[in-house]
Amino acid sequence: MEEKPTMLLSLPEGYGARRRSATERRIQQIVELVEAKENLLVLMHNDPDPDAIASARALEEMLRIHAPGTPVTLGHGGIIGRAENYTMANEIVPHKVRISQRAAAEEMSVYDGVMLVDTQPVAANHLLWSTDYPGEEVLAAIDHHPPRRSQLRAKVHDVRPEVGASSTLLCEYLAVAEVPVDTRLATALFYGIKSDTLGLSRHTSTLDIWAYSTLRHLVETDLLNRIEHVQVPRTYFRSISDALANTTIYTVSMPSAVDEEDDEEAEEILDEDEENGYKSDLERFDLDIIALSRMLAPGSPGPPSNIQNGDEDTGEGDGEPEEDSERAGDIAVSLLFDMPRPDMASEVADLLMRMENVAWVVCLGIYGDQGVMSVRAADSNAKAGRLVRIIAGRNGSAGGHNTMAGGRIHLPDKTPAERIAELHALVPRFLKELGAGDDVGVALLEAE
Ligand SMILES: [Mn+2]
Repeated sequence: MEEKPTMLLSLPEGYGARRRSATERRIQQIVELVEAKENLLVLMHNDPDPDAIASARALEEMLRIHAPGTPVTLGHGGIIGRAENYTMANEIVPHKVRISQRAAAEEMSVYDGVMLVDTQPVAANHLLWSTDYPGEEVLAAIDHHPPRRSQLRAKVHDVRPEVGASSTLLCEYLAVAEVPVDTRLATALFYGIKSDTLGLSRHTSTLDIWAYSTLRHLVETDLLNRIEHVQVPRTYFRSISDALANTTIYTVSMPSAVDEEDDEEAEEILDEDEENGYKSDLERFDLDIIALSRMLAPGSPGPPSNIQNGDEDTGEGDGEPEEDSERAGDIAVSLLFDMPRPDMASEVADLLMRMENVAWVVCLGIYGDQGVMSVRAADSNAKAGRLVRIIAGRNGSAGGHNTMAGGRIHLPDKTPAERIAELHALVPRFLKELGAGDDVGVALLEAE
């Protein structure tokens, strides 16, 4: 077979000797931790996205060169559903393993070391969460999501929220460790950065710009095209059609937001969440689609001025703006009764956000014995994460950012009809929280 060209990535301009030796030390630490193990698992977050997939592959490559004695397995929980992500995973990491949620503790017991990419020990969106794996035993966590308020840290804990993608951090490692990068790996990392930063248009640091432009020369255009413009099966359009047929538009009569007062139970749930580090197994951080929808939405105020600061990415910790800036607008509620995959709800939510004058989108679906919630808000100060946590309550898990959130509600031991009834019952609860409690709504596809 023909050798694919490889290249050593040159370091960013102005990357000083001190910075270089700090990164070298960090890599050395990782290598030593891995060499002391017999079987390593590089774990992505559940339902991995392109950034997680590329990061896992890059870490694997670095360890293949620098710690060749230890076998490395790439793993994840959940499902890679979105067509682009599924195609990328098949192209880039066909050897990954999917570990089932139920058997996670058993299946993971064969590994004597774990490293996390694109997530961190305290986040609830990876399998270690469901196995009670001690977070401080995680060998490394390489991530760019805001650190949660927790002392739970991996042994090598490289979490840099100012950076737009974990792939960028791995690029820095590959450059410093002088690992030759082939065109496939470069394409994967490039797409990881591109999708997480919306082509460098949001939440981008100078390190991202360096990685993006350095990789650009090595990108396999055909491969990138196959991933980005993958065709979808006919059933996809049926699912979309069903979702649109089950979409109702409600109108908020007055500006409202998640009611922050007079709800003691909600406050208790939120307090518990603060302590637990927001139990969210659906938490997705690829906010690019929502940012895009907002920019494309006719009549929308355009991208918020703070988009570069990644307001959504600050999570829901302290320092959230307190002013009531939520605006009145439409609420689109879509019910997806039998989803082919769990991330269908978020894909439909992203689509509906393009609707004129829409302020909120709530997609509720059934996947297996779980109710899946996906919520979007147009206003960058909306509290979508808070909303889904209130609705999920103690019978589920939820979390997210201001404009994008998700959650699950457990519906075991229910008949299909009961699950559908549970889904319907959620709608008035959302409408009440969003200030449209009295509106009967109008079907989206109803003739005007
Ligand atoms: Mn990411």
